[in-house]
Amino acid sequence: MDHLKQSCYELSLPVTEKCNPISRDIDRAHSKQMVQILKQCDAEIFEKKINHDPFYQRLHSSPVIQTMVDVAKGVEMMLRDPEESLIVLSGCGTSGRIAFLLVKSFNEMLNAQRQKQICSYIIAGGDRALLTSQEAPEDDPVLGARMLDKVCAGKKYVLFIGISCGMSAPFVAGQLDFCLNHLDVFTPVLLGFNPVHMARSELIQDCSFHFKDVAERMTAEQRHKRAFVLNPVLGAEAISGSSRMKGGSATKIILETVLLAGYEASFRDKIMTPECMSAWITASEMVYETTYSHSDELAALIQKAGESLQMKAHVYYLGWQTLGIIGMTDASECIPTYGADFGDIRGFINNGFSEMKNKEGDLSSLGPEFIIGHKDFVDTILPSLSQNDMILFLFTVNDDLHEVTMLANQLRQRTFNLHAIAHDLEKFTIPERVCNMFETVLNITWPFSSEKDNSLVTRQHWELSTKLCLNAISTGAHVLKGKVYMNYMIDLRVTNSKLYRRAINILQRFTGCSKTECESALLRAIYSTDDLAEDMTSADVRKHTDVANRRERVVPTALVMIQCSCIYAEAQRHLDCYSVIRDAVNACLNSIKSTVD
Ligand code: S6P
Repeated sequence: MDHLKQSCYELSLPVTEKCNPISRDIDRAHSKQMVQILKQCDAEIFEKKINHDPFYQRLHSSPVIQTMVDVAKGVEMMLRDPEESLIVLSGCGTSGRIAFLLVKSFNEMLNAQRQKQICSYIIAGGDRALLTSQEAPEDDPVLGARMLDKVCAGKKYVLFIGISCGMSAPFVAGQLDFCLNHLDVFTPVLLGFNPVHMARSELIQDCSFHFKDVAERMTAEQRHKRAFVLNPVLGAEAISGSSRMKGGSATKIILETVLLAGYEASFRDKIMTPECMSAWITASEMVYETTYSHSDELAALIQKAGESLQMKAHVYYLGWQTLGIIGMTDASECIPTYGADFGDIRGFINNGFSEMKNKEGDLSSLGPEFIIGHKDFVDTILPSLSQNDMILFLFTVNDDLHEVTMLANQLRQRTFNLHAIAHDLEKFTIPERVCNMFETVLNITWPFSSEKDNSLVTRQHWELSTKLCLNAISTGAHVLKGKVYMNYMIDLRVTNSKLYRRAINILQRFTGCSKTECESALLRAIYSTDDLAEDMTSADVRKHTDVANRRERVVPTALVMIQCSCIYAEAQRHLDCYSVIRDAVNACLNSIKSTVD
């Protein structure tokens, strides 16, 4: 595919789906190089300008900061009238999981101050989506609106924050539309990371509007301060489209800032200024810098996790408190992102569901994916643990270090493949004897401040730092396993309409063929056939993704079929020759190149 065609094609994609030039060769990088690549990609979150797109609003841009001030004022108003008001954070996949984490922490802070807990979360697919991949409900705008309506029953004022990094999820579009139709009660906020003109404009099934319509209506209402769009551009993700990375981190940074600012204004009479918003963002930037200054340890952890996955063994995160949630979130994202098995990377939290405090309570009866306590780990995983399995502890000096030591001692009787990410403070460091229990310790010592309420901010920083590390570890490990081609996750699971479109985009990107040709190959791969019957071609995307969910290697199969002009069975045979998907794709693309040469 010539460069001109390729760059035109790239231009047509929204920022969140683009290929990041920084990480183009991540698939050939070793772990130390990978850390540098990810560091550079994450740096874009905070950059004032990105060279090739100087016109987009950035996190530090004045209009973005001003919108944050406006939204924080909304938070303040809700807090001042707690009986009648509600703040709702909602999203799908990672966006919903971050919503859950923020709401949990914010409510706990309110509770500690004897205030009413007025924050609520919605995640598409319900609480089971906190731990497992539930991609299909993302496509349902009616479900989104219905869930919102239910949560807000009886409330007079609702500040609704709909998170969709790609500004694409129909579930969130349905909720925002619902709010726009009831502006007497709702003040809707859209958080995403594309300019409005790049919001998804593809029609939503059984729906009269698309995401872009809603985003434009929101922008129009923003002039009257009845709705707000918060959409700084962060640059493309390190793995194309993987919004769990920068998108998730920025969601956390932005929403924590507005929630805390609203809180301080309401209970401490602090005046909200753009400067204080900027200062909070700068503090997060320091977290980013401090975290990546431990690049050697981070690279060592990527290497270890990669080795475990290469040996078809497992990576287990054992986290305490909210770091446990960060671990489970990172682990659950590997399933849709890398087509991983739920057992490949798994997260556990001390005290299981009683620590999670999710709305639907203990979900452990739903199946093995929902077994999440450290005790469950000891009972169910430890007996069959192998030396090849990597265990990563996630804790801070504020956790029960006696408990940490006891568990580590227990595990060391079976394996020394034990590592840790541990946060402490200048005046309160983790004793050496604790650190010595682990083969690799990424120990970050943070400045200590005695200011009141600083403990929440400190914990938020530890969470962000841990998120950056785990995103790097799970991404790096899957790259080392050969799941990524260039910086595309080529073997993605095609489980909803966004991923269906992304699959076609990837095929177009690598074959240079038209959208129609690529879609036809994709459908042949999904339905495992060479002759698409009428009922297959006329079926809607929901049916396609439903079938695709039960198939393996859908996109690689379609790619081989196009590139080698071969039938389905031949493509499968080609892929069977390789145990690593990247090698299979490489061989297919190179064979065509050499025929042409
Ligand atoms: C992305 C992750 C997905 C997304 C979800 C929502 O890395 O695997 O689960 O979070 O699809 O995306 P968005 O763009 O609406 O926030």
